[in-house]
Amino acid sequence: FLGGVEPSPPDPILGVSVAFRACDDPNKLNLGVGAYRTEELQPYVLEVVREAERRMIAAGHDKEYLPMQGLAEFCGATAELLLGKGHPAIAEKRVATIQSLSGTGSLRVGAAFIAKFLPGKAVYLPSPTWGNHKNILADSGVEWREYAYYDASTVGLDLAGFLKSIDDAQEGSIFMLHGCAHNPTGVDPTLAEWRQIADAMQKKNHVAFFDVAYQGFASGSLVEDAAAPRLFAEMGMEFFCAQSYSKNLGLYAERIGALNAVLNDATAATNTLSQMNRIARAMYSNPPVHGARIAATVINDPELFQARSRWNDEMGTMAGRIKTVRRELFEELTRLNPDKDWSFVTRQIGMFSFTGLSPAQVERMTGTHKIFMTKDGRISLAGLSSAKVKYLANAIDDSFRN
Ligand code: PLP
Ligand code: TYF
Repeated sequence: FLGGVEPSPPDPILGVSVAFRACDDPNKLNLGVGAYRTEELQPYVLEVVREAERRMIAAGHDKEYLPMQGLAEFCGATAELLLGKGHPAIAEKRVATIQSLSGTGSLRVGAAFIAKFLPGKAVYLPSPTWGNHKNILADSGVEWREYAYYDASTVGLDLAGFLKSIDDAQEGSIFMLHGCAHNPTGVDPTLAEWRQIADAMQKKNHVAFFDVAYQGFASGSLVEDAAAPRLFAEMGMEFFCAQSYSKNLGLYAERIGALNAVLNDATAATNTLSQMNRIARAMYSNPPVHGARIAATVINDPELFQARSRWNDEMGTMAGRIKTVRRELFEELTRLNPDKDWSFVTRQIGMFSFTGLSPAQVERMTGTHKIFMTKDGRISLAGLSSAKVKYLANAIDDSFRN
């Protein structure tokens, strides 16, 4: 009875990993998916995660269901990581936080919430954005549109276009904002630019939906990278925020994240949380516990996070390794072709570099050089080692020339 089902096109990002695995060239390099690798190009489990797991085994937890909202210690900790310990919105119980299935699941619950309680509202996405945003909204029955974000001619932020999009949108629209380390461009507003964006949004009564998937990967500091949502909270603007622990705790497969609604009223927060729970109940009932215990253990422990911050040190090491290969790639590309301005490589932020390679040039990168990457020209520098920089730079230079 499913004879009429057409095959789905492969996912533009996850399809790259499938193609990579099928290739048997020893030089192959996977710069598709945004997943951190060590210099040896191996996956990395953070030492603070190992430590949390040792403590969890020693504690001998049971396997009972969590409530729909998730693990209480985690929900408290994740809101604090976002807004800062002792933030007034938390103290005044104006934050509704539900643990969900990493960033994607949290965005999905948020989208379902919008469809149910804000019907007819469109969500504006940056152009370009993480491709899955469109899937998530479309599958939730929420209309999406695009706002100006990236200026290819400067490989930077199109602030004027962004502000114009804010102004042109219908009053009270929802704007999806990448909290830091914009995927795929690696171009973030400065704090001064965030202020202009927030002011313009406030004038039009727009609501932000922050997607914070890379807290720690922009600056290397978990605190600095929360500057944008904290600014909105400080200005008394209400917003949604999806958080992911896939990248900053390396908990990709544990599916741990949260959806927050930061509101100006405690009763609205209580009611909103009850409705988020109701959405989760019908979608997956309650979330998995393991990743929540890890994240809560790390965030709530003074040695692992708060004071001496072993987590922040490890985060800084991961972000630092990416910065190092950025610089090495920039130097090698400049050596190969001094006539081209390669400074975008070091200006971009987070895990990715948006190279400007055309789809045909990307085809050459993969076909000739066995470097696997997405068709939009994005490369994940988290998957690059110093040892492979020369190989990559040669391939990029060759692909730009051909
Ligand atoms: N949002 C953005 C912009 C992302 O890049 C990602 C992952 O790459 C996510 C959300 C969600 O990832 P996850 O579901 O693993 O938390
Ligand atoms: O690299 C990216 O942009 C992401 C990575 O369930 C990813 O798409 C991979 C799997 C997943 C969520 C995100």
